[in-house]
Amino acid sequence: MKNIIAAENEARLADLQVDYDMLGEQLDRRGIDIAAIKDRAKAFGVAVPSWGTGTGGTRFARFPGEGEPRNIFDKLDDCGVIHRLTDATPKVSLHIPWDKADPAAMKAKADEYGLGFDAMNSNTFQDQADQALSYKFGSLSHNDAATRQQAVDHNIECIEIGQTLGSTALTVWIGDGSNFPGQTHMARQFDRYMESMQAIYAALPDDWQIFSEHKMYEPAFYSTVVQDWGTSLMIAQELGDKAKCLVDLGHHAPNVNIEMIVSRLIRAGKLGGFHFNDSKYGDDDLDSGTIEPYRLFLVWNELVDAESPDLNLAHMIDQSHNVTDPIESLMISAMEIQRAYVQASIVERGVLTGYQADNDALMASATLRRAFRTDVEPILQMARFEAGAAIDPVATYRASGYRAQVASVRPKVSGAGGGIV
Ligand SMILES: [Mn+2]
Repeated sequence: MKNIIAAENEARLADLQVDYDMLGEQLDRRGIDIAAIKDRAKAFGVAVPSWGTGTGGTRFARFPGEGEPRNIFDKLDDCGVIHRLTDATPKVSLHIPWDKADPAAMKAKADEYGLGFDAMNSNTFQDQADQALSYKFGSLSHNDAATRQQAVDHNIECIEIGQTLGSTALTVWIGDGSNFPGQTHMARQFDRYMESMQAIYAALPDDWQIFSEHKMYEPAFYSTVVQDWGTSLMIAQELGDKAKCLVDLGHHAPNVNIEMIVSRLIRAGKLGGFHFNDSKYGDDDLDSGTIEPYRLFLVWNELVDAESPDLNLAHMIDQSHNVTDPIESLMISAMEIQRAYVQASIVERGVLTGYQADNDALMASATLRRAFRTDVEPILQMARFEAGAAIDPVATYRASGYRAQVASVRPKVSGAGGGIV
Protein backbone atom coordinates (compact mmCIF):
# COMPACT_ATOMS: atom_id res chain seq x y z
CA MET A 1 0.00 0.00 0.00
CA LYS A 2 2.85 2.37 0.83
CA ASN A 3 4.28 2.24 -2.70
CA ILE A 4 0.88 2.67 -4.30
CA ILE A 5 0.17 5.72 -2.14
CA ALA A 6 3.55 7.21 -3.08
CA ALA A 7 3.00 6.59 -6.81
CA GLU A 8 -0.55 7.94 -6.80
CA ASN A 9 0.48 11.00 -4.77
CA GLU A 10 3.41 11.69 -7.07
CA ALA A 11 1.01 12.05 -9.99
CA ARG A 12 -1.11 14.59 -8.11
CA LEU A 13 1.35 16.62 -6.04
CA ALA A 14 2.19 19.39 -8.54
CA ASP A 15 -1.47 20.27 -9.14
CA LEU A 16 -2.16 20.12 -5.41
CA GLN A 17 0.64 22.58 -4.66
CA VAL A 18 -0.80 25.10 -7.14
CA ASP A 19 -4.33 24.71 -5.74
CA TYR A 20 -3.12 24.90 -2.15
CA ASP A 21 -1.10 28.08 -2.74
CA MET A 22 -4.02 29.72 -4.49
CA LEU A 23 -6.40 28.88 -1.64
CA GLY A 24 -3.77 30.10 0.83
CA GLU A 25 -3.77 33.53 -0.87
CA GLN A 26 -7.56 33.64 -0.87
CA LEU A 27 -7.77 32.81 2.84
CA ASP A 28 -4.96 35.23 3.64
CA ARG A 29 -7.14 38.06 2.31
CA ARG A 30 -9.69 37.08 4.99
CA GLY A 31 -6.99 37.07 7.66
CA ILE A 32 -6.95 33.27 7.86
CA ASP A 33 -3.68 31.33 8.02
CA ILE A 34 -4.03 28.25 5.83
CA ALA A 35 -1.28 26.37 7.68
CA ALA A 36 -3.18 26.68 10.97
CA ILE A 37 -6.33 25.34 9.31
CA LYS A 38 -4.34 22.50 7.77
CA ASP A 39 -3.06 21.59 11.25
CA ARG A 40 -6.65 21.38 12.46
CA ALA A 41 -7.50 19.08 9.56
CA LYS A 42 -4.55 16.87 10.47
CA ALA A 43 -5.65 16.63 14.10
CA PHE A 44 -9.20 15.69 13.11
CA GLY A 45 -10.49 12.17 13.66
CA VAL A 46 -13.78 10.34 13.39
CA ALA A 47 -14.35 6.73 14.42
CA VAL A 48 -15.39 4.06 11.95
CA PRO A 49 -18.15 1.69 13.03
CA SER A 50 -16.99 -1.91 12.75
CA TRP A 51 -20.40 -2.90 11.38
CA GLY A 52 -20.10 -0.31 8.60
CA THR A 53 -17.35 -2.28 6.88
CA GLY A 54 -19.85 -4.97 5.86
CA THR A 55 -22.59 -4.41 3.32
CA GLY A 56 -25.78 -3.30 5.02
CA GLY A 57 -29.32 -3.89 3.98
CA THR A 58 -32.91 -2.96 4.56
CA ARG A 59 -35.76 -4.83 6.22
CA PHE A 60 -36.50 -6.21 2.77
CA ALA A 61 -33.19 -7.69 1.77
CA ARG A 62 -29.46 -7.58 1.90
CA PHE A 63 -27.37 -7.93 -1.22
CA PRO A 64 -23.87 -9.02 -0.23
CA GLY A 65 -20.78 -7.39 -1.66
CA GLU A 66 -17.46 -8.85 -2.75
CA GLY A 67 -14.93 -9.76 -0.09
CA GLU A 68 -16.97 -8.70 2.90
CA PRO A 69 -15.29 -9.04 6.31
CA ARG A 70 -16.08 -12.37 7.98
CA ASN A 71 -15.28 -11.34 11.54
CA ILE A 72 -13.85 -8.52 13.63
CA PHE A 73 -10.30 -9.22 12.46
CA ASP A 74 -11.26 -8.75 8.81
CA LYS A 75 -13.18 -5.64 9.84
CA LEU A 76 -10.09 -4.25 11.56
CA ASP A 77 -8.08 -4.95 8.39
CA ASP A 78 -10.59 -2.86 6.43
CA CYS A 79 -10.55 -0.12 9.08
CA GLY A 80 -6.76 -0.12 8.82
CA VAL A 81 -6.98 0.53 5.07
CA ILE A 82 -9.46 3.38 5.60
CA HIS A 83 -7.20 5.05 8.14
CA ARG A 84 -4.03 4.43 6.12
CA LEU A 85 -5.53 6.19 3.08
CA THR A 86 -7.38 9.04 4.82
CA ASP A 87 -5.49 9.56 8.09
CA ALA A 88 -8.91 10.65 9.42
CA THR A 89 -10.21 7.53 11.20
CA PRO A 90 -7.89 6.66 14.10
CA LYS A 91 -10.52 4.73 16.07
CA VAL A 92 -13.03 1.93 15.64
CA SER A 93 -16.37 1.67 17.40
CA LEU A 94 -17.29 -1.93 18.27
CA HIS A 95 -20.63 -3.62 18.49
CA ILE A 96 -21.14 -6.44 20.98
CA PRO A 97 -21.92 -9.31 20.47
CA TRP A 98 -21.26 -8.94 16.72
CA ASP A 99 -17.57 -8.23 17.38
CA LYS A 100 -17.01 -10.61 20.28
CA ALA A 101 -13.54 -12.19 20.11
CA ASP A 102 -10.41 -12.54 22.16
CA PRO A 103 -9.71 -8.96 23.35
CA ALA A 104 -5.93 -9.43 23.34
CA ALA A 105 -6.01 -10.58 19.71
CA MET A 106 -8.28 -7.66 18.78
CA LYS A 107 -5.96 -5.21 20.48
CA ALA A 108 -2.94 -6.71 18.73
CA LYS A 109 -4.66 -6.44 15.35
CA ALA A 110 -5.70 -2.83 16.00
CA ASP A 111 -2.14 -1.97 17.11
CA GLU A 112 -0.83 -3.16 13.73
CA TYR A 113 -2.71 -0.26 12.14
CA GLY A 114 -2.30 2.24 14.95
CA LEU A 115 -6.03 2.06 15.64
CA GLY A 116 -7.71 2.70 18.98
CA PHE A 117 -11.22 1.89 20.19
CA ASP A 118 -13.99 4.44 20.57
CA ALA A 119 -17.33 3.92 22.34
CA MET A 120 -18.62 0.37 22.74
CA ASN A 121 -22.13 -0.33 21.47
CA SER A 122 -24.41 -2.79 23.26
CA ASN A 123 -27.12 -4.70 21.47
CA THR A 124 -30.42 -5.54 23.13
CA PHE A 125 -32.52 -4.84 20.03
CA GLN A 126 -32.29 -8.39 18.71
CA ASP A 127 -32.06 -11.89 20.16
CA GLN A 128 -28.85 -13.89 19.96
CA ALA A 129 -28.90 -17.64 19.32
CA ASP A 130 -27.80 -18.56 22.84
CA GLN A 131 -29.97 -16.03 24.64
CA ALA A 132 -32.22 -17.22 27.50
CA LEU A 133 -34.88 -14.49 27.43
CA SER A 134 -36.25 -12.68 24.38
CA TYR A 135 -36.20 -8.94 23.72
CA LYS A 136 -39.28 -9.14 21.51
CA PHE A 137 -41.20 -6.96 23.98
CA GLY A 138 -38.32 -4.87 25.20
CA SER A 139 -34.99 -5.09 26.98
CA LEU A 140 -33.93 -2.51 29.57
CA SER A 141 -37.59 -1.49 29.99
CA HIS A 142 -39.14 -4.98 29.75
CA ASN A 143 -42.03 -5.91 32.07
CA ASP A 144 -40.08 -8.88 33.33
CA ALA A 145 -37.31 -8.21 35.86
CA ALA A 146 -35.20 -11.19 34.71
CA THR A 147 -35.22 -9.93 31.10
CA ARG A 148 -34.20 -6.47 32.26
CA GLN A 149 -31.39 -7.99 34.33
CA GLN A 150 -30.16 -9.95 31.31
CA ALA A 151 -30.01 -6.69 29.33
CA VAL A 152 -28.22 -4.91 32.18
CA ASP A 153 -25.70 -7.75 32.44
CA HIS A 154 -25.02 -7.54 28.70
CA ASN A 155 -24.27 -3.82 28.96
CA ILE A 156 -21.92 -4.42 31.87
CA GLU A 157 -20.17 -7.10 29.83
CA CYS A 158 -19.70 -4.51 27.05
CA ILE A 159 -18.01 -2.22 29.56
CA GLU A 160 -15.72 -5.04 30.71
CA ILE A 161 -14.73 -5.92 27.14
CA GLY A 162 -14.20 -2.24 26.38
CA GLN A 163 -11.92 -1.84 29.37
CA THR A 164 -9.58 -4.50 28.07
CA LEU A 165 -9.41 -2.65 24.72
CA GLY A 166 -8.87 0.88 26.02
CA SER A 167 -12.36 2.18 25.24
CA THR A 168 -13.79 4.70 27.71
CA ALA A 169 -17.45 4.93 26.73
CA LEU A 170 -20.59 2.87 26.26
CA THR A 171 -23.35 3.91 23.86
CA VAL A 172 -26.78 2.59 24.73
CA TRP A 173 -29.48 2.52 22.08
CA ILE A 174 -32.53 0.34 22.63
CA GLY A 175 -35.41 -0.57 20.34
CA ASP A 176 -37.86 -0.64 23.27
CA GLY A 177 -41.23 0.98 22.78
CA SER A 178 -44.64 -0.05 21.56
CA ASN A 179 -46.50 -0.56 18.32
CA PHE A 180 -50.02 0.16 19.57
CA PRO A 181 -51.60 2.81 21.77
CA GLY A 182 -52.32 1.13 25.09
CA GLN A 183 -49.74 -1.61 24.57
CA THR A 184 -47.51 -0.24 27.31
CA HIS A 185 -47.82 2.12 30.24
CA MET A 186 -45.46 4.83 29.05
CA ALA A 187 -44.53 6.23 32.46
CA ARG A 188 -43.92 2.86 34.11
CA GLN A 189 -41.99 1.65 31.09
CA PHE A 190 -39.69 4.67 31.36
CA ASP A 191 -39.27 4.13 35.12
CA ARG A 192 -38.14 0.57 34.46
CA TYR A 193 -35.71 1.84 31.83
CA MET A 194 -34.22 4.36 34.25
CA GLU A 195 -33.80 1.72 36.92
CA SER A 196 -31.89 -0.48 34.46
CA MET A 197 -29.73 2.42 33.31
CA GLN A 198 -28.91 3.27 36.93
CA ALA A 199 -27.66 -0.29 37.41
CA ILE A 200 -25.42 0.05 34.33
CA TYR A 201 -24.26 3.49 35.43
CA ALA A 202 -23.26 2.07 38.81
CA ALA A 203 -20.92 -0.34 37.00
CA LEU A 204 -19.16 2.41 35.00
CA PRO A 205 -15.46 2.84 35.76
CA ASP A 206 -14.48 6.32 36.97
CA ASP A 207 -12.97 7.39 33.67
CA TRP A 208 -15.87 6.12 31.56
CA GLN A 209 -18.91 7.82 30.09
CA ILE A 210 -22.28 6.40 29.12
CA PHE A 211 -24.06 7.85 26.08
CA SER A 212 -27.80 7.83 25.71
CA GLU A 213 -28.75 7.66 22.00
CA HIS A 214 -32.28 8.69 21.15
CA LYS A 215 -34.26 7.76 18.05
CA MET A 216 -37.78 8.85 17.23
CA TYR A 217 -39.18 5.57 15.89
CA GLU A 218 -38.26 2.16 14.46
CA PRO A 219 -38.39 -0.69 15.34
CA ALA A 220 -41.22 0.50 17.60
CA PHE A 221 -43.67 2.45 15.45
CA TYR A 222 -46.11 3.95 17.94
CA SER A 223 -43.97 4.99 20.90
CA THR A 224 -40.28 4.69 21.67
CA VAL A 225 -38.82 4.80 25.17
CA VAL A 226 -35.90 7.11 24.27
CA GLN A 227 -37.50 8.99 21.40
CA ASP A 228 -35.98 12.45 21.36
CA TRP A 229 -33.30 14.70 22.76
CA GLY A 230 -35.56 15.91 25.58
CA THR A 231 -35.90 12.40 26.96
CA SER A 232 -32.21 11.77 26.34
CA LEU A 233 -31.29 14.93 28.26
CA MET A 234 -33.58 13.88 31.13
CA ILE A 235 -31.83 10.50 31.23
CA ALA A 236 -28.35 12.03 31.25
CA GLN A 237 -29.28 14.55 33.92
CA GLU A 238 -30.89 11.96 36.19
CA LEU A 239 -28.04 9.47 35.85
CA GLY A 240 -25.20 11.83 36.73
CA ASP A 241 -21.99 13.46 35.49
CA LYS A 242 -20.75 10.46 33.53
CA ALA A 243 -23.93 10.32 31.44
CA LYS A 244 -24.15 12.31 28.19
CA CYS A 245 -26.36 12.45 25.12
CA LEU A 246 -25.36 11.07 21.75
CA VAL A 247 -26.82 12.71 18.66
CA ASP A 248 -27.34 10.49 15.63
CA LEU A 249 -28.06 12.84 12.73
CA GLY A 250 -30.69 10.48 11.29
CA HIS A 251 -32.71 10.01 14.46
CA HIS A 252 -34.89 13.11 14.32
CA ALA A 253 -38.23 14.11 12.87
CA PRO A 254 -37.97 15.58 9.36
CA ASN A 255 -36.82 19.21 9.25
CA VAL A 256 -35.81 19.30 12.92
CA ASN A 257 -33.14 21.92 13.58
CA ILE A 258 -30.36 19.57 14.71
CA GLU A 259 -27.71 22.27 15.08
CA MET A 260 -29.95 23.97 17.61
CA ILE A 261 -30.29 20.73 19.60
CA VAL A 262 -26.50 20.52 19.55
CA SER A 263 -26.24 24.05 20.90
CA ARG A 264 -28.72 23.32 23.71
CA LEU A 265 -26.97 20.10 24.74
CA ILE A 266 -23.61 21.89 24.83
CA ARG A 267 -25.13 24.54 27.08
CA ALA A 268 -26.43 21.83 29.41
CA GLY A 269 -22.97 20.24 29.49
CA LYS A 270 -24.55 17.04 28.22
CA LEU A 271 -23.37 16.60 24.64
CA GLY A 272 -21.31 13.41 24.49
CA GLY A 273 -20.89 12.61 20.84
CA PHE A 274 -22.26 11.96 17.40
CA HIS A 275 -23.28 9.29 15.02
CA PHE A 276 -22.70 10.90 11.64
CA ASN A 277 -24.71 9.90 8.60
CA ASP A 278 -27.16 11.60 6.28
CA SER A 279 -30.85 11.24 5.70
CA LYS A 280 -33.52 12.20 3.21
CA TYR A 281 -36.69 10.78 4.80
CA GLY A 282 -35.98 9.06 8.12
CA ASP A 283 -33.22 6.99 9.63
CA ASP A 284 -31.83 6.30 6.18
CA ASP A 285 -28.20 5.87 7.32
CA LEU A 286 -26.97 7.35 4.04
CA ASP A 287 -23.38 8.47 3.56
CA SER A 288 -22.43 11.64 5.46
CA GLY A 289 -22.59 14.81 3.42
CA THR A 290 -24.39 13.29 0.43
CA ILE A 291 -27.87 14.73 1.07
CA GLU A 292 -27.59 17.81 3.28
CA PRO A 293 -23.97 19.00 3.42
CA TYR A 294 -25.08 22.45 4.61
CA ARG A 295 -26.75 20.94 7.67
CA LEU A 296 -23.57 19.02 8.44
CA PHE A 297 -21.64 22.30 8.18
CA LEU A 298 -24.10 24.06 10.49
CA VAL A 299 -23.72 21.32 13.11
CA TRP A 300 -19.94 21.73 12.92
CA ASN A 301 -20.36 25.49 13.09
CA GLU A 302 -21.92 25.07 16.54
CA LEU A 303 -19.19 22.65 17.63
CA VAL A 304 -16.32 24.86 16.47
CA ASP A 305 -17.97 27.90 18.02
CA ALA A 306 -18.22 26.10 21.38
CA GLU A 307 -14.73 24.57 21.29
CA SER A 308 -13.15 24.24 24.72
CA PRO A 309 -11.04 21.69 26.59
CA ASP A 310 -14.23 20.67 28.43
CA LEU A 311 -16.01 19.78 25.22
CA ASN A 312 -14.45 16.44 24.45
CA LEU A 313 -16.76 14.64 22.06
CA ALA A 314 -16.84 11.14 20.59
CA HIS A 315 -17.25 11.46 16.84
CA MET A 316 -18.41 8.30 15.14
CA ILE A 317 -19.88 7.34 11.78
CA ASP A 318 -23.07 5.24 11.81
CA GLN A 319 -24.11 4.33 8.28
CA SER A 320 -25.44 1.46 6.23
CA HIS A 321 -23.77 0.87 2.89
CA ASN A 322 -26.12 -1.08 0.69
CA VAL A 323 -24.99 -0.35 -2.86
CA THR A 324 -21.38 0.83 -2.54
CA ASP A 325 -18.07 -0.66 -1.46
CA PRO A 326 -18.20 0.07 2.31
CA ILE A 327 -14.52 1.03 2.40
CA GLU A 328 -15.07 3.67 -0.28
CA SER A 329 -18.21 4.99 1.42
CA LEU A 330 -16.48 5.19 4.79
CA MET A 331 -13.47 7.01 3.33
CA ILE A 332 -15.67 9.53 1.50
CA SER A 333 -17.83 10.01 4.60
CA ALA A 334 -14.88 10.57 6.93
CA MET A 335 -13.56 13.17 4.48
CA GLU A 336 -16.96 14.89 4.17
CA ILE A 337 -17.23 15.15 7.96
CA GLN A 338 -13.67 16.48 8.05
CA ARG A 339 -14.53 18.94 5.26
CA ALA A 340 -17.50 20.33 7.22
CA TYR A 341 -15.23 20.72 10.24
CA VAL A 342 -12.62 22.60 8.21
CA GLN A 343 -15.27 24.80 6.57
CA ALA A 344 -16.66 25.62 10.03
CA SER A 345 -13.10 26.44 11.09
CA ILE A 346 -12.82 29.22 8.49
CA VAL A 347 -16.01 31.01 9.53
CA GLU A 348 -14.98 34.60 10.31
CA ARG A 349 -16.40 34.55 13.83
CA GLY A 350 -15.56 38.11 14.80
CA VAL A 351 -17.22 39.41 11.64
CA LEU A 352 -20.25 37.18 12.26
CA THR A 353 -20.60 38.40 15.84
CA GLY A 354 -20.57 41.98 14.54
CA TYR A 355 -23.38 41.33 12.08
CA GLN A 356 -25.37 39.56 14.79
CA ALA A 357 -24.95 42.56 17.09
CA ASP A 358 -26.14 44.87 14.31
CA ASN A 359 -29.12 42.65 13.49
CA ASP A 360 -27.78 42.39 9.96
CA ALA A 361 -29.44 39.09 9.16
CA LEU A 362 -28.46 39.15 5.51
CA MET A 363 -24.74 39.60 6.08
CA ALA A 364 -24.65 37.26 9.07
CA SER A 365 -26.09 34.51 6.89
CA ALA A 366 -23.76 35.44 4.03
CA THR A 367 -20.77 35.13 6.38
CA LEU A 368 -21.65 31.53 7.15
CA ARG A 369 -22.26 30.72 3.50
CA ARG A 370 -18.95 32.29 2.51
CA ALA A 371 -17.15 29.69 4.59
CA PHE A 372 -19.40 26.91 3.33
CA ARG A 373 -18.87 27.88 -0.30
CA THR A 374 -15.09 27.84 0.03
CA ASP A 375 -13.58 24.78 -1.60
CA VAL A 376 -11.27 23.54 1.15
CA GLU A 377 -10.33 20.36 -0.73
CA PRO A 378 -6.65 21.43 -1.13
CA ILE A 379 -6.37 21.73 2.67
CA LEU A 380 -7.72 18.21 3.16
CA GLN A 381 -5.47 16.84 0.42
CA MET A 382 -2.35 18.55 1.76
CA ALA A 383 -3.13 17.36 5.30
CA ARG A 384 -3.36 13.79 4.01
CA PHE A 385 -0.24 14.09 1.87
CA GLU A 386 1.86 15.41 4.72
CA ALA A 387 0.61 12.60 6.99
CA GLY A 388 1.67 9.96 4.47
CA ALA A 389 -1.90 9.22 3.42
CA ALA A 390 -3.42 9.50 -0.04
CA ILE A 391 -4.14 12.76 -1.83
CA ASP A 392 -7.02 10.90 -3.53
CA PRO A 393 -7.98 7.97 -1.25
CA VAL A 394 -10.63 6.41 -3.49
CA ALA A 395 -8.48 6.43 -6.63
CA THR A 396 -5.56 5.06 -4.64
CA TYR A 397 -7.72 2.36 -3.06
CA ARG A 398 -8.99 1.29 -6.47
CA ALA A 399 -5.46 1.23 -7.83
CA SER A 400 -4.39 -1.00 -4.93
CA GLY A 401 -6.77 -3.83 -5.88
CA TYR A 402 -7.47 -4.42 -2.16
CA ARG A 403 -11.07 -5.51 -2.63
CA ALA A 404 -10.20 -8.15 -5.23
CA GLN A 405 -7.39 -9.43 -2.99
CA VAL A 406 -9.62 -9.91 0.04
CA ALA A 407 -12.46 -11.30 -2.09
CA SER A 408 -10.19 -14.17 -3.04
CA VAL A 409 -9.94 -15.25 0.61
CA ARG A 410 -13.28 -14.08 2.00
CA PRO A 411 -16.26 -16.06 0.68
CA LYS A 412 -19.47 -14.24 -0.15
CA VAL A 413 -21.97 -14.31 2.73
CA SER A 414 -25.50 -14.33 1.38
CA GLY A 415 -27.94 -12.17 3.28
CA ALA A 416 -30.45 -14.12 5.28
CA GLY A 417 -33.35 -11.83 6.09
CA GLY A 418 -33.08 -8.10 6.59
CA GLY A 419 -29.55 -6.85 6.95
CA ILE A 420 -30.07 -4.40 9.74
CA VAL A 421 -26.90 -2.69 10.81
MN1 LIG B 1 -26.68 5.52 15.71
